[in-house]
Amino acid sequence: MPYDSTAPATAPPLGVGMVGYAFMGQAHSQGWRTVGRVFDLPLTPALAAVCGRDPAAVRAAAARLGWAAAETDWRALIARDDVHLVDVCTPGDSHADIAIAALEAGKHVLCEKPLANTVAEAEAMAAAARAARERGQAAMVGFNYRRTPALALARRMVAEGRLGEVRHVRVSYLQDWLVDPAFPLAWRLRKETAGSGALGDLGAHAVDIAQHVAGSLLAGVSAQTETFVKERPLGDGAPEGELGAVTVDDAAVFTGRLGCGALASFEVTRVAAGRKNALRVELNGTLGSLAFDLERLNELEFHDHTQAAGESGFRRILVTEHDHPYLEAWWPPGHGLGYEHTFTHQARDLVHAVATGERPAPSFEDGLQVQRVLAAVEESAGKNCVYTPVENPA
Ligand code: SOE
Repeated sequence: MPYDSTAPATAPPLGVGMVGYAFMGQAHSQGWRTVGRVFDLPLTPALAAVCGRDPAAVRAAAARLGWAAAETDWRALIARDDVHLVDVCTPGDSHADIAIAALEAGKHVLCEKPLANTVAEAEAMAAAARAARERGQAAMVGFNYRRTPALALARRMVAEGRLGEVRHVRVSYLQDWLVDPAFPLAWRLRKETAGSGALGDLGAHAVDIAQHVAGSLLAGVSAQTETFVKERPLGDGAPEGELGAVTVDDAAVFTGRLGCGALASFEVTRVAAGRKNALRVELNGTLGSLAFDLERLNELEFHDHTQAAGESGFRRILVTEHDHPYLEAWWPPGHGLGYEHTFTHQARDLVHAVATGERPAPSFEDGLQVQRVLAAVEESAGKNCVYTPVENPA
């Protein structure tokens, strides 16, 4: 069904309450606002309330982003009768407290990535999600890039065997917003709030997308990390020129082995000058290869190695057809999508899981598994690249 912005949504409401309204909160708000008007859904998300600590700022955010009410205490948000699903868009240090409290209060939960700051927190969250699932509640972690149509198509092609046996998975996720040493010591640069640096912020996406597209989990890693800028201005009203220690990594490189036998390599950094949001994924198999770049997200490159050598080579698939993943409801072919649509698709998949009672993917268990990989990377880097096995679900 093509997108009809005038069609009224008729399905019963699913009240959403969101905690946090910065970058991720804005992206999630966009998803919640749009999803019921684009896709045919069994429930209609209603933007019930948003929560933040500053009363004036959260009221302004509610008005700007389309939320019906504002709260200043996340416990009050969870307790609201019109909130059936709690969307956690705060820094990682509060994910566990909010998500577990929401699940225990009988609410469905969507939690931004990485699931938590530590494996112990992620284990507690996965346990709460398991108990909640028995009561029919859904808990999903927000690895939104799975919902990029081209990456969803890549996964489908790998699962269909179009690449044959996958031998290499190569992921880099490069940004440059920390090149400038004058960039202040924001929460993403402090271990106590963010857990880790580029590793948790970008590496969590990289690991999830590699495993998701390949359909196989990392069995272990060998890693190096680096913090190039060791001190940064404190900012936030501190005396000018006062510096504080950066307690997370700027960059991480690691290699690993997937259960399917493929070798995987990863490079994640926030100091790659000129690279803004370059998530690049390539897989090479016995029958062909696939390549993707988030900065050209409507395209997927495919090399079919079964073709005659003289005629083969990478060709560009324009991923805008109605039979490509997620595109049945959007624009006519050739009219591409953007970053924000991944959040609309994420909301669509979660609403279906809530309505059907099926376990959403990626689940909190999946988020915990990624957290274990991140911890293995840190452990291996701490031992200067020793191969560190990952404990995976049986
Ligand atoms: C910041 O580096 C960031 O916003 C990540 O936290 C997001 O998950 C990613 O989608 C874009 O970059």
